[in-house]
Amino acid sequence: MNIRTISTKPFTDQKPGTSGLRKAVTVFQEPHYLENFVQSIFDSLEGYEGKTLVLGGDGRYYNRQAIQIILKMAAANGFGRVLVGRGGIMSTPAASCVIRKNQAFGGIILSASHNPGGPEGDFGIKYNVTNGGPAPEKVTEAIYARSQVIDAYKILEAPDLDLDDLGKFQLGSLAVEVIDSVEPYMQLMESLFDFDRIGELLSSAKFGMCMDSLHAVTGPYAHAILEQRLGAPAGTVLNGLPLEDFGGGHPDPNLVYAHDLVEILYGEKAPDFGAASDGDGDRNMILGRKFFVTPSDSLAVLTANAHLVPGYRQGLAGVARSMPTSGAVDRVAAKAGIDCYETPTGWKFFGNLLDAGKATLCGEESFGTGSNHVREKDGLWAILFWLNILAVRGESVEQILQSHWQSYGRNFYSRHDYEEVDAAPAKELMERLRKEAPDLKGKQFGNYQVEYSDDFSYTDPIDGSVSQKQGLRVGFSDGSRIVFRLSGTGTKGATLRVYLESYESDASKHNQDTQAALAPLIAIADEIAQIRTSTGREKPTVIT
Ligand code: VG1
Ligand code: CO
Repeated sequence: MNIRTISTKPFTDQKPGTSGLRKAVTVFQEPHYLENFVQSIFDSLEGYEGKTLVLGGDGRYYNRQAIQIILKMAAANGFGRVLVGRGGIMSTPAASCVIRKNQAFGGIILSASHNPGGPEGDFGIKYNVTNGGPAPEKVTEAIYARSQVIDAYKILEAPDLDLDDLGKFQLGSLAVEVIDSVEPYMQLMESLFDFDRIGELLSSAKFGMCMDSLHAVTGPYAHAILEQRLGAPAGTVLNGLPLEDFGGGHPDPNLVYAHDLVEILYGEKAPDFGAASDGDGDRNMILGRKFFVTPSDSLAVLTANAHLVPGYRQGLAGVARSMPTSGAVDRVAAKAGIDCYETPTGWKFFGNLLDAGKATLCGEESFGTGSNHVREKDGLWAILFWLNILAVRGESVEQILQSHWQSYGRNFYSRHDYEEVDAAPAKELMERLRKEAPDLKGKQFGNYQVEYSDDFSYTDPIDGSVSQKQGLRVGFSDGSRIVFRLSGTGTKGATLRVYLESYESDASKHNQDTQAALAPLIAIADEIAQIRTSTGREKPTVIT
């Protein structure tokens, strides 16, 4: 088998965003596009010769072709072994688990996460480092820099491998093992949660659950763990067959895109518990009967109840949340006397805190929760954590939230997304806000007075690296907050995210409608940022 060196020219747009490089499938299909980026990853790494790489994806359209290309490039570039998921499939948290378990050098995960798939949809690729987590910024910056000067890539001339059955192959000097990632992932879950009690709950006639895998990657994991291992009735997992186009849906577990599940949980004879996960299995949505748990509240509840779960019974070192995530978890941490860290958006910023043993649980408002068991957020992990709490407490999801708010007060929280707006005015809006931010301090908007206003900058407490321009924050004297950010995962135009939060200690006001509770802040956000005028949009595309 020959190693070929192919000449190429740089593509100017290979800058990784919040979570890897995401583009339309048609962009990735351009000659050399994928190969350039993969070679740029390899060229930015040192010392991988003879080592192990983990490879898998969320099964979306182009996954199969990309896996074959990457295997041949890994062979040509001198990796020793690749562990590839059967059929090329591996969820993001399972990939993190496999990297750690096998002490692999790193991993490549093919996913555009919650973005739609299919020939007209999106594709993505990200590199994870030895700790199993997303590459930190210094690595993604090096990859981008390399992609801007790349002039050749190496690939082995070889036939495609059959990856649909477990087995071992040789590709030149590279050993390829097709593995089942469900098994190690399930073992890890079993080491953390009380499977006996969860099993009792799931097989009890008094409890009903519904999990929507949205035709994305968690189907095989959820079938194996919830139905086969824990004894939930067959049919508990809906849409459990991964499809290349996610059945035409948007594999994003929120109230808008997981509407089938929402209808079931808000319908007649609704089950007690509902959950969904996203394209690559790292996000989760938690529902009770006719009840939605915001991801920010979910993180707070998991933190407050961690002592009920075997894997966390010994206590939490600390917690971390992304900056736009609500401060609900901060209140739990303060009461428990543990540290709470605030990081920029994106899981890569939690890696150092987890490695250094400073945080045990982490979460983002964007339906992401996780812990130090891997270095990615983990959808099924969060669902099992909730089931463990429900099994021990014997209360409903709503009762648990109501009593949580009684103890800590309620952080009303919502995110308004303006998707696919024109990029230029969106950028201008952010630049204007950046300029005006310092002058907002002290300004009065109705009953609200601005206490601080800045562009969030983060200094990593472990390695001292600084990440600037991570979102415009406007904080008010009563603790309310508005945050403005542009998405780093969208692929068309720009997506403006407006995050809104207010705190209510009075229990008699905890059951207001969220949008009504936040109405004054929603109006102030438009006044400050001139969203309607700048984007030409009367209202957000998605409210979560
Ligand atoms: C979004 C979320 C962020 C999350 C990221 C990747 O990023 O806001 O919290 O970490 O997606 O999640 P952005 O830049 O579009 O706001 V996933 O499940 O898409 O890998
Ligand atoms: Co995801």
